[in-house]
Order: sequence, then C-alpha cells, then structure tokens
Amino acid sequence: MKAAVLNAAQTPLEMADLTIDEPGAGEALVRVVTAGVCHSDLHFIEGTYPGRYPMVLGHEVAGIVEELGPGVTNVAKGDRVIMGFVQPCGHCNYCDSGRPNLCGTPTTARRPDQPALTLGDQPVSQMANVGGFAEQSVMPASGLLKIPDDISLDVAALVGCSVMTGYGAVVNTAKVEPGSSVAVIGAGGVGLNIIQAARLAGASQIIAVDMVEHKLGIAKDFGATDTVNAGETDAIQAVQQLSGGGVDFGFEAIGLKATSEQAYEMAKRGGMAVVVGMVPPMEKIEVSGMIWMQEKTLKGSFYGSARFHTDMPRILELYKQGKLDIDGLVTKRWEFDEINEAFDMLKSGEVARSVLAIGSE
Ligand code: CXF
Ligand code: ZN
Repeated sequence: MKAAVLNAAQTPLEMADLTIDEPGAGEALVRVVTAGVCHSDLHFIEGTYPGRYPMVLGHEVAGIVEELGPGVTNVAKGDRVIMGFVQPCGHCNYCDSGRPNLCGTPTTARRPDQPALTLGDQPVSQMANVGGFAEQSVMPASGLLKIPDDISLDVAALVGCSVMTGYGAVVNTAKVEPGSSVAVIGAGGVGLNIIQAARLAGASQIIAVDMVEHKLGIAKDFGATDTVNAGETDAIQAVQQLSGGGVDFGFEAIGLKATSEQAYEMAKRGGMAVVVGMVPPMEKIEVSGMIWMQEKTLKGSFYGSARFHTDMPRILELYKQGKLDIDGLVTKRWEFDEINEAFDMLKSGEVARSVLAIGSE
C-alpha cells in the first residue's frame, strides 16, 4: 500500500510501500480517495508540532469503506465517508454533554506501539489515527461519517477539516450573532470558512486580514466586507479604525502567538478572540491584565466545537443550497506523487486549499 511518509521533521515526504493491518475491533479499513493539503500537516513537516516518526500525515480525508472490524455498526462496506480526525467514543462526559470534539477516550484496542502501518518491521504512526496521505487507512470507525451519494468526495474531504473547523468556530464556538462585527486573521482554507460562516450568521462587518493580496481578493468573494493587508499597514489599528473601536469577534486562523494576540487586541470591550490556528504548544499567548475590566474573552476552538452528526450533515445541506461555497475553496488538484510540490505551494501562500487525488471512485 502506497503512502507518503514523514521520516523526520523538516524533510520531504517520501513515497513508500507500507504493510497495513486488518481492521481490529471498532476499526474500519477505508480506501482513501481525496485528501486535503492543510496547514496542520505542515506544522508536523516543519516540526512546530512534535510527531511520532515515521509518520503518515493527512487528516482532511474522504474515502470508501472497504472492510469492517468486529463490532462496527455505524458504517457499512461501500459507504462513502468523511474520515474525521477525532473519533468520539459516544459515552464519556464530553460526548454526553455535546462536546464530542474534545473526546479523548480510545475506541479501539490498538496501542501506539502496535500501529496499523509498518514499513518493513518498523512501526509507522498515523496522524490523528487517520494518516490520510496513503492509499488506505485503518482507523477507528467512530470517526467515519457516511455522506449522501450526491456529495463528491472532494467536498467531503474538506468538510472533514477546514469547513467544519471554520464554520464551527463561528457558529458553535463563538456563536456569532446577526449584526456582529468580525475580523479574521488568515484567509487560507480555514479563514475563508470563518468568513463565509460569519456571512451566513448575519455578521454586518467581516474584515479579512492577510499579507497576501490575492488571498484578500478571494476573501471578498467569500463574504469579507473589508480587507487589511497586514504586510502594508498596522493590522490592529486598521481593524479598530474600520470597526469604530474594535470588533465583536476576532478570529485567528494562522497558528501564531503574535496573530492570536492581535485578534485579542482587535476585539472591543466585551468582545471575544477565538484562536483557531494551531499555535505551537510551547508558545504563550499574552493578553493585557485589563481583561477583567474590559470583559473580554480569549477562547480556543478545536474542530469547530463540532457535534459531528449534527453539524456535518447541516454543512452539506448548506452546501447543496448554495449557501456555503466548498467547490470554490479548491484552487488546485494534485496527483498523489506531487505531494511535496503541493506543500511547497501551500507554504508560498499561492493557494487557498488544494487536494490530492489519491484514489478514484
Ligand atoms: C488538526 C489538529 C491536530 C490534529 C489534526 C488536525 N486540525 C486541523 O487542521
Ligand atoms: Zn486541517
């Protein structure tokens, strides 16, 4: 089974022929069709997040169920599925209280030292138990969500990360209300979804902030009412000026300490900053001690605070109704072998989202 393997941080991905295990209890073997190229993968490639090497990245993925392990009932062979990067147990306190995105309970007996993938006799880990940059994945079936026949697997893959993450940050985490003012730092795959969800939520002002001019152009197409080029002007000042003193919601969709702090500064008294990007684990986000008096909120958002079985079908319905643009997010399609070029292009900021065609339907 062909997979792109990350052997160490700051090295290119290498194509390798891996052995894949049979699905065990609670697992499914899924044939990967489409995988999105996400900044979170890049964090592992660049080493800003630690990985268990060798490792197969890829977490924005859709495919077709090929085999089921014992006890799996939520999907069937032949189902076309989103391969979610959180696999909720359905029974813990988080799941039970409507926060399955935070579930950390293992749903299979597979241990990290006995992964489903091996290269010779070497164990190979899978990012988020998915490892989507591979022709096949054995993963916990509880993370699989069947999609309707009229949804393409490209769209399904994107719902698996960037769309759910961005839409959910607005609707679930921040609960943006009609008439709100919003600033979004970073107009990439996640940022554009924050922008279009804010538009759907009825935000009256949506200020997109980025350093790449052509991404700001795309941001306008997705619903930004104003744009700020942070490479040319002081972004905090510009947002404060445009919004008349600060926004109700500042979203950070890059994953940096500095931009997280900027999102906080952009929020007005009583406002909220939502950190959606993967800020490196050792970084500290610093905010003014005046937080108490200004009644500001600094909040994290993981996987759009998703309730998967409610939110993902809803997102697909909004897509069908033409209210969420998912096709327009994909600015390039790559062959699997072109994966390193795909990441080079992501780094350069030239594309919003690109997808790898790993298999066919
Ligand atoms: C990431 C977060 C860490 C695990 C994989 C996915 N989020 C989105 O890109
Ligand atoms: Zn992602």
